[in-house]
Amino acid sequence: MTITRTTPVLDDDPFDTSVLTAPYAFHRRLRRTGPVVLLPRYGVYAMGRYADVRAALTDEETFVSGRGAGLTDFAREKPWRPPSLLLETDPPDHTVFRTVMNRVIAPRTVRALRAAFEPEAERLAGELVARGRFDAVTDLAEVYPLRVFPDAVGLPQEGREHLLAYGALAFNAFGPHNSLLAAALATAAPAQEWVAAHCAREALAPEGWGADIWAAADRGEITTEQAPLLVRSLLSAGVDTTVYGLGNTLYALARHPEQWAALHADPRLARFAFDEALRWESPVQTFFRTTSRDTMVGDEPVPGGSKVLLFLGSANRDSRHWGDSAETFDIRRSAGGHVAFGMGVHQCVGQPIARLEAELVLGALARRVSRLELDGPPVPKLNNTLKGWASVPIRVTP
Ligand code: OVP
Repeated sequence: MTITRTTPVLDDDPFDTSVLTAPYAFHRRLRRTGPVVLLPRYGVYAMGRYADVRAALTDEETFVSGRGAGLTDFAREKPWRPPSLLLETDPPDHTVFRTVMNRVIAPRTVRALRAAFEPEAERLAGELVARGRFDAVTDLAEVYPLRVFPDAVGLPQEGREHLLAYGALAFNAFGPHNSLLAAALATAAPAQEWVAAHCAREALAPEGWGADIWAAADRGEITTEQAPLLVRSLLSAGVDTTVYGLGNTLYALARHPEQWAALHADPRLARFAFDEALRWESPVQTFFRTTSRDTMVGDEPVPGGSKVLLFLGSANRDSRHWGDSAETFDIRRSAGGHVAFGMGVHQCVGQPIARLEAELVLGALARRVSRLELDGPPVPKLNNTLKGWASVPIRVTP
């Protein structure tokens, strides 16, 4: 007798508004159902357990990125833009581009920017605390990154707000062709033009990360056709990610006043609070990989050429890894090992920038504010890949 086992199936649409705004019940079901499940709605596999997500992220030979980090399989369908040289390539090509970017955004280079990034964090925190009530997203999380990051790239003041619409499009485009992507595509043409124009050497200041990428082309490390695409990665992934990360961190702290009290008592916990918030409510919820060959996930076979949806935000709340308190926000836990920045060869190259921005903003607020509370209902922001908030009204006590 032959016993045929079949991979478990979930009929949910993880890109439906209800799951995007409240994904955690779906995550629990995903993790409980098995190490890998089928989502017939999209003809893809999905993983939500920490060990399996992490194993896939660190096996870049089996779970490749060159066929796209979104639902679109580049082997079958035309990508919405020329693929990213960083996100959507595999070694050995990826290694060349990643090595250039590792040098451009080396932790030491980023640390040197503290003096440039700090005054704006202090100024903004001082102004908002004086107001007493403000919106953690529209007055802070969307404001601070746009003041400091484009300067460090070497972009002009004029037009930098296009980076928000462009990021929203780039992250929606990892998902299906639903109404979110359609809406982003319908409005993003000016942002797409602005971004394309500002990847050129002439559009970038003589000093900054943009110029540093072009200098790598002058040295022959990359070609002059590749340089603008690497600049485009900075402009795609450098703003919305930190906007959502800061917004989610302030949301988490506003929902947990005792955690804010701990941060106020010791503002050096700012970096830990940021990591814990990224774990507890991960801005980048999902990425796809494509299997390069037949493989096994636990006891389940996954055929080569399959799209696999990795739930980073679910792995970061898996009690198999984090224990019974997995879903508790606690800035004193060690959130190290979370996969909110990915893991493996593609792990976020911009991490030191995100961490610097978060440390400066949270530190500046933590030193000034003894109590921080929600001042109205937060409003979710919808995106096929990013989880976060359009508005988080808060009230602060100096
Ligand atoms: C979070 C990311 C996201 C979107 C775009 C790119 C990278 C890129 O390289 O263009 S990583």
